[in-house]
Amino acid sequence: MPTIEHISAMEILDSRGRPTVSAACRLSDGAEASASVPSGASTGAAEALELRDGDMNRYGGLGCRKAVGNVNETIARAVIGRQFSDQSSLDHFLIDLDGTPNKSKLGANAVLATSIAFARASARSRGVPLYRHFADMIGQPLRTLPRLTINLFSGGKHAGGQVPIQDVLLVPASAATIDEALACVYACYQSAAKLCQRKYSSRALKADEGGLAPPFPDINAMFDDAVESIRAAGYEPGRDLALAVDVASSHFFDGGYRLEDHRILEPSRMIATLAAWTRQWPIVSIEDGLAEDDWANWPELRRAIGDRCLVLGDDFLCTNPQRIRRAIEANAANALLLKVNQIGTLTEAAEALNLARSARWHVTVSARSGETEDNWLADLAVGWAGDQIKVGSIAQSERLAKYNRLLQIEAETRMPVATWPG
Ligand code: 2PG
Ligand code: MG
Repeated sequence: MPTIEHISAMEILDSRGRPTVSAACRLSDGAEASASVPSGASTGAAEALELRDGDMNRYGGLGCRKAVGNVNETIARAVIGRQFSDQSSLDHFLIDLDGTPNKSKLGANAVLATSIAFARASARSRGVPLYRHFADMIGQPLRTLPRLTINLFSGGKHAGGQVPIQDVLLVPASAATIDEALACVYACYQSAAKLCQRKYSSRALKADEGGLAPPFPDINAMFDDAVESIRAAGYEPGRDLALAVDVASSHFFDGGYRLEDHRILEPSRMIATLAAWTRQWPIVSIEDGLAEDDWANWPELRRAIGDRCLVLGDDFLCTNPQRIRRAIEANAANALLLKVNQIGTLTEAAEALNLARSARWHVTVSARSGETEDNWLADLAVGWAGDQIKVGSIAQSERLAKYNRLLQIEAETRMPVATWPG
């Protein structure tokens, strides 16, 4: 195994124009690579800490110079000249070097940039594609390509909050390939853009991840418009294209669920509402249907809709093995949204993945609302055999970098797309 010869970082900007961290790693055999980390807007309280400078005179406090300094100084000093036999040995070394439960000393952005830059350099050193390196990291064969889930409409923290829920996504359920899935979503996105123009006189204004964000009068209109757009594009709702929803309900939880301005719902009414949605519209996945700390009611949500729908935990689980273990014991979900930067290293994210798999949960590998042009997420979703991938819409290059990488991997491997549950 080569040693780490060089590691450094710099501040770059994400798709929202906010600073983030990019790290470069060179091994002693000459293999080198860089990687950058994403950043969320609707973050979970249990996420690892993204270190920001707090200097209000620069990027409103969001600068990443401290995190960059931690890679260039503390991490570089500690790892240069050392040999790490695998990803897990580097990641555990970084976890110990940080020494806090949430990576608040070095910053999860500093740690993850290092972790992924090392993974990519190691793949180059081995002469294998990154997706294969990721598969080998967890000791699994390559099996399938992830099914796409693509943002169509947005509200909540990703748009102007015109509706409380965050995203309505298209699930190209009948498409047999990534190539076919993208063409099908393109047609639907175009018909939705026309619908927005006609109904709301709204030009194609886009949310953080490229979803369309017209001034829907309410949530029902958002779902109805999604179904109408599917039909207008010539597809059958539910058969060709289904819907997934990121309710992101922690962000409108206020002792109860403020789903409408004038009314706060008790958890039982919220669950009944979510169940009604799954009967009225072709919804196959509900993410964060309840708030991140509403542990008492998640099991009831799973009982109510888990037979026909993914009960997907994002802010609820935070890719955190402790939270996932607790949720498995409580039967509180049936699917994990995996975001590596919620936990801060590839190795801990792999632990989260293995736990979810041990409970036979589905796994959706997810990007963040603040992304860069880096495409490692596509390789990760393939290497770790994610059932789904969630990258945002098809209208912005930081998203398309991942879709284009999936197209390349599909052309290279000819693997089938994972089947949708049921
Ligand atoms: C989410 C993500 C991605 P953010 O809530 O699932 O859509 O958003 O990165 O803002 O947390
Ligand atoms: Mg979410």
